[in-house]
Amino acid sequence: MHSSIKAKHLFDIPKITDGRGDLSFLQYPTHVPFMISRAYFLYNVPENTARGFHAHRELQQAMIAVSGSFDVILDDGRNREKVTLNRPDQCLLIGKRFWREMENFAPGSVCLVLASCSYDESDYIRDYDEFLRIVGGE
Ligand code: T46
Repeated sequence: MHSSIKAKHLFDIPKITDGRGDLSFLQYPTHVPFMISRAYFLYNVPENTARGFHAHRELQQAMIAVSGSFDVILDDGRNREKVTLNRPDQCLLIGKRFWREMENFAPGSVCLVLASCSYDESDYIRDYDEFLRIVGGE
């Protein structure tokens, strides 16, 4: 497992706490190194169901477990690392050309993703061998 993947990309989101509860926020460029073009969220993921299994050519993303917990496996073509997201005040930045798999969603989990670009299927690398060829050439 590659220790620098986690150290580089996982960080605490600011949290403002008062008697009314907590408020967390992310903004460009202070916390996220890209302008946010799109947000989407994964929820109602059945138990024992995995998602992802792809990389992106250019897309960068910020991922937050706003509720519940799940594991993200990141793979740079040489090393793999599993990151558990289980706090709404923690963010995982995923740069371009990282293979990702998400698994072990606890019931009721919500995965919020902030993305640098609009949805574009041609940006996906869904074949692992093609991914290895692309990152192997860097
Ligand atoms: C990623 C991980 C973390 C859209 O039409 N618009 C969108 O913005 C998105 C994200 C998806 N879709 C469509 C494409 C598929 O027909 O929704 C369907 C499910 O997408 P996918 O199978 O890619 O879902 P995941 O959970 O495997 O991957 C998603 C993101 O697609 C991907 O960028 O990094 O979450």
